[in-house]
Amino acid sequence: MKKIFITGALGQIGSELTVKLRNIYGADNVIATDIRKNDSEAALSGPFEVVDVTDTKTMIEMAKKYQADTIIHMAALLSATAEKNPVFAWNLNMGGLMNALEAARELNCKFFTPSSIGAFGPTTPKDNTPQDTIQRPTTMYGVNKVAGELLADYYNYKFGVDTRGLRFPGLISYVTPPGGGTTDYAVEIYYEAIKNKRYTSYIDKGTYMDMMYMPDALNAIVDLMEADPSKLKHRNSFNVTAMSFDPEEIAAEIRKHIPEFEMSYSVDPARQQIADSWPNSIDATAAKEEWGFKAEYDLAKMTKDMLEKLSK
Ligand code: VAH
Repeated sequence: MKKIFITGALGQIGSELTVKLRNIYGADNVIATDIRKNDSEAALSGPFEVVDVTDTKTMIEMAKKYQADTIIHMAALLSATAEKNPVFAWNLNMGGLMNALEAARELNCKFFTPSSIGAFGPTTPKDNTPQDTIQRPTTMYGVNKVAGELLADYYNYKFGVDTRGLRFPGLISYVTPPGGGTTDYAVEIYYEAIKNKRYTSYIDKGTYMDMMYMPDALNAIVDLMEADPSKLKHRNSFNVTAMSFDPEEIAAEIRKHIPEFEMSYSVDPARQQIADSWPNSIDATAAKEEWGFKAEYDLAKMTKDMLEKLSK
């Protein structure tokens, strides 16, 4: 990767990925784009362009202007928002992806876009979900992720585009809060623990989902994109995970640092239904074997770091 063009660069993953890539590849070699600018480090620490990923012409012109050799397409609606606006979600998530893939084909770019554990559904084996298995999601977000995986694989075998992807679990970070996700409770709980020493979870106790701390997610993107393509038996997209927990377990871990922390529940049926359709834990063996994936943070190490960083 030498000249990297990122869409959705001011989102939960994009905002930290942009800064990390600029530290590795040089600020001027990472072009951050998003639907609007803000005053974040990602927007101000190097080239930034306003790009609407549903506008094919601008997307391709901008990537050409900077002679991108890599396109990292992060712009998308997450699961809960997509479920509220399914038609808009299809147009943005699939229209944007198609434009990004077309730009990668035309400009002969390497390509990355994330998939998600949301690409699995209620008929998928729930525990230690295999890399290759049934994918019949019951959310618009999941439909977008499965279609996106198939589309990215198609651009690889039909047009030779070097497409790669990761099925991310819920991602936890303290720089840019997520927007409209189902797993966001696992981010909000840390903010609330610091501010109010209590949290009311919209996801019920006993609901296990895969999770990962953002530093591990960012390393996984760089490691996958730098991996030797001849070693890749899969491309779109690899299961990756660091831990699986339910709200009670993350609350117990927080109490080791804030003993008076109180947890209560007010379950949101819409997001609970989404969470119930996803796996309890997924198997990341393919990622470990094909490009050396490893996660450094478990729940204890993540909780300690999140609370320290947010306290500042
Ligand atoms: C969401 N954070 O909740 C995203 C992610 C696995 C969850 O895809 O929609």
